[in-house]
Amino acid sequence: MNYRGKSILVAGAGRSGVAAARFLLARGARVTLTDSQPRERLEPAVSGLEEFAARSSALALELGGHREESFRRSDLVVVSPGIPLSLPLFAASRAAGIPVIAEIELAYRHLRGKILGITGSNGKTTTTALVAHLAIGAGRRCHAAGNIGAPLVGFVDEDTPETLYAVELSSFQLEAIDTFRPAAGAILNLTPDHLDRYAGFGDYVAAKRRLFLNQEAGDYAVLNADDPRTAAMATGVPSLPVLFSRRRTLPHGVFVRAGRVVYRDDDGERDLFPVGAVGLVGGHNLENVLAACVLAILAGVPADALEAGVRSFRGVEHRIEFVAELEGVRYYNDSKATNVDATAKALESFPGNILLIAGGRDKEGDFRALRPLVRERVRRLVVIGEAADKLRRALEDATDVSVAGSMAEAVSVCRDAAAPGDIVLLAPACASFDMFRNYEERGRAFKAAVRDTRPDGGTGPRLAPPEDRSHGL
Ligand code: UMA
Repeated sequence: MNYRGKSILVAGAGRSGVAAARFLLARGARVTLTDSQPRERLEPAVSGLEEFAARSSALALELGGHREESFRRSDLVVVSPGIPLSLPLFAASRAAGIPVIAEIELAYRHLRGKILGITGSNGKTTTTALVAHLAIGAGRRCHAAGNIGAPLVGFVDEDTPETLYAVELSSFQLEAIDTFRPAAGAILNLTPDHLDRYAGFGDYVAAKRRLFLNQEAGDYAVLNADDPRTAAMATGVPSLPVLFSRRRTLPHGVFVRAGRVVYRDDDGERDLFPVGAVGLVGGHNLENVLAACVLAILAGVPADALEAGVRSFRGVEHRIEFVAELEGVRYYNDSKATNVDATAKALESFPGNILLIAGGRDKEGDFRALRPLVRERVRRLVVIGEAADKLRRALEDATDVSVAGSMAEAVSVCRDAAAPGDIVLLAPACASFDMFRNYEERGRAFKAAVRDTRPDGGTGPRLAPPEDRSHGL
């Protein structure tokens, strides 16, 4: 892994690509950073590299398009997760014998600390953040990294053998791993997502399953016993399966019994904490907590430290995030609900009286799957973005539908239609890229619009604790 003088192509100048380029330049590589977008449409982080490229021949920028020759003339290609590996450019690299790897693989090759890999269709970010919170709360050194927004390669310089890494992994990142081997890997659940990029659900599941590709007997596969697709994987993994369940007891794993969360292994049972200690709403969040506890225990976090960590965890921005209570109406931001299943989970988190804002860029999701929940719980649906019409057609026989041209208008329609006790929920079931740079910007736009609806013009949220802590049990 001596990069000095090596020619390395980094494809994509977003967060992953910029971090990978910096990492490689610091180790003496000659880097070409390429992006299909022109400079003015790229992340501001590129500017530092632009200055460097102006004064050093070690870095070349190829922006506004990719040059096939660069893909054929490098020693290594590092690909950003947002770029489909099916592009012919990568076939050209491979045909020339050039390895194509993910930024996550690049980082892994340099880390000595223990990797806890977390994937699944939904709940990854919350689980990743909670694992880090539990570990840090117990006095361990731990970083939350990966798809959560912090490229793993950015942590190599401060790595120690004792450091833990809670790494959120997308199917895109897993597609381009080679030797990446998490000491414990969790698949939280599997439902259709990203079908605009995969030929079918099977391909998407196969990408997720690569989490266990390089595992060995001393490693762990953490699986959701309540999800038939992940539960079935327990028989086919090279590592030791450890399950979690909110519905049944298990011989080895973390489960809920009579309102208590319990860990059981060959040494017996440990009572961890009451379900009521979990402050996050929704049954799916209870599953995330169970998964995080399994990972923390497997990483050596003492079981008796978990209750304090779970109680003090406030959740993650843009995941059923409580925004404000205004005139008896509670507003929640679930901008991270970028697929149909995530929106279903958000709807399941509240018993009813929901005004739902949904829409954006369609990922070939089957919106009709939301019909029963929408009929039961949604008083009004406000549709936005490119998918507005498809959503309206799919759900107009299940509830009243309004169309809004912007986030501010969507919030305003909800405010006018809401009565005290109602919930206004942004849970789009779509990607954000038609109207926003990413889901974070979309969530912030929602929160800003909610703040603007405050009758007193104040800025801070009026906090109210979530009321429904039933966790779907
Ligand atoms: N690009 C090309 N050629 C192409 C297509 C794209 O050059 O053919 C360029 C784009 O113009 C853009 C760059 O590639 O400038 C973007 O790369 P990227 O989409 O991989 O984005 P990054 O900023 O590097 O962020 C990525 C993850 N993004 C995606 O997987 C889409 C981030 O996850 C992650 O936080 C970050 O790496 C750090 O690891 C975001 C995400 O939306 C949150 N993930 C998806 C999800 O959670 O559903 C998978």
